[in-house]
Amino acid sequence: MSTATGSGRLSGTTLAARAAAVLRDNDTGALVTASPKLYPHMWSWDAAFIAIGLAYLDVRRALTELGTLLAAQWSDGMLPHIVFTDADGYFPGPDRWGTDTVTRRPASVRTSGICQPPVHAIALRRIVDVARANSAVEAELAESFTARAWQALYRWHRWIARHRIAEPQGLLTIVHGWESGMDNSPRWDAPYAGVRPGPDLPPYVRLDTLGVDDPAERPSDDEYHRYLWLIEQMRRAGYEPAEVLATSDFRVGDVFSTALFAVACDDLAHLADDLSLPFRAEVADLRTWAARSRRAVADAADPVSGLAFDLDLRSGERLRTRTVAAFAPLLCSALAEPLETRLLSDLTGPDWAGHPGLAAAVPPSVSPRVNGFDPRRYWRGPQWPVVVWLFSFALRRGGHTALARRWRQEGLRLLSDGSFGEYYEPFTGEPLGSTQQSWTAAVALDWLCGW
Ligand code: 9WN
Repeated sequence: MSTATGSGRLSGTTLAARAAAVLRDNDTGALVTASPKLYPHMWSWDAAFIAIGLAYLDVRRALTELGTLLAAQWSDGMLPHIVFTDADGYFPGPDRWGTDTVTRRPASVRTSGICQPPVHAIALRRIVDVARANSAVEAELAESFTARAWQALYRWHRWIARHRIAEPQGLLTIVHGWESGMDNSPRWDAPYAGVRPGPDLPPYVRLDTLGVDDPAERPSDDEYHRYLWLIEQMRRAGYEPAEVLATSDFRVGDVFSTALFAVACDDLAHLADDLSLPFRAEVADLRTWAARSRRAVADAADPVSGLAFDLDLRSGERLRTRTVAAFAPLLCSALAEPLETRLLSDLTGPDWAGHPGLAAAVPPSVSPRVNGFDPRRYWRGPQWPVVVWLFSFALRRGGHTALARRWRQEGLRLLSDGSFGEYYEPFTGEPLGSTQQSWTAAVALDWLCGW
C-alpha cells in the first residue's frame, strides 16, 4: 500500500480506510447505493466495480452485491441498469420507467428497462483472484458463488449476443446514451440530434441538478428531454428487445461497450475452464462472441490513428468524436502493432494524459484540445476514476506494466483528498458531481490493496 503522497493529501492507509467507510456508509445490507444523495439505488456497472472494492473488505459481502444484481435479472437475461431501493429523490424512478407491468422483470424488485456495459464477469474474475489471495475459506466462497452464478451471467451475455450485436459490423448496440454509462458524452451528440421529443412526452421535474453544487456539472435540460423521450418510446414498446430496436430514435454501435463485452466474455469463459464447470457449449459461444467483438472493435478503428469510432446505426454515420472511448482497442487488445503503440503514445501524449495542464496525468473523458471540451460538465471533459481504472487494469493485463502503474499512481493522486468525487476537474483536481461515490471508493481500494 502506498504511503504519504504529499501535502494536503491522505496517505494510502488513510485513503483506504476512508474508501472502506464510504462503501460501509452506502451499504443498505443487500446493496451499496451508487452514492448517498444523488444516486440512492443500485446501478448495474457501478455494482460490478463496487463488488471488486468490497472484496478487499469482505468477500462474502462482495458476492452478495453481485447476487443482488443478478436477482434483478429479467427472465430473458437482461441485467437492468438500475435496481431501485425504496428511496425517493432520484428521477426517473420506477413509476416513470413503467416496468411494473413487464412480466419479464422479476416481481420482487423494481428496475429500469435498459442496461449498462457488461463488466460483471470481469468483476467476478477479479473477486475470485482477490479471494484466493486472501484465504482458502474466501476462495471457496468465491468459487462456489461462481459455480452458482455462472449460468445467469452467461444468459446476460447471450441476451446481448442475441439482441444487441448489430451485424454486419458486430458492435454492441445501445438504445440510450445511459446504456453506454457515458450519458452526455459528445460521442452521442449527433445521434441525439435525431431524437425529437414528441408533444405527448409527459411532464416531469428533474431532481438530479439538486444533488450537485452547480447544475452545470450535469447534462443540460435539452439533453434530459431527449433522455426522457427515449424512455417514453421504450415504455410504449413494452421494453420488448426487437420492438425497442425497431422504434427507438437512438440506435448506436458503441465501441467501448463492445470492447468490454469482448473482455467479459473471455473472463466468463476463463472462469468456467478454471473451475472445470460443465458448460462446454456455452464456453464455445463466449469465445466466439469475444472474438467477434474484438474484431468489431478492430474494424471500427481508423487505419492510421488506431482510434475506434462508434457507428450511428440509424444514419450509417461513423461518429468521429475524439473522446476517451476511442481508445477502446486498448481495453481488449484489438489491434496489432504498430497501431497499438500509436494509440498508446496518443493517449499518453499532450492531447490526453500528457497534457501539461493536468493536475493528475490520467486521461480526461474528452481531450482538452478538442473543440467543445468542457472541464466541468460530466462526460464532456472531466476525469472519471473508474474509466482510468479500466484502462490501468487492461494495460496491466496486456503487459504494459509501467504505464499501468503510473496511471494507478496518478489515479490515486486524483483521489487523495479523500472526498471520492464522481468525476474531477482535470486542471484543478476539484471533485465534481456527487461525493462519496461508491465506485470511486471501490477503485481506490483495488489500486491500494490489489496491486
Ligand atoms: C443515469 C451511477 C450512474 C453511472 C453512470 C453515470 C450516471 C445516471 C445519471 O450515474 O448516470 O444512469 O442519472 O446521471 O453516467 O455511468 O452508472 O453512478
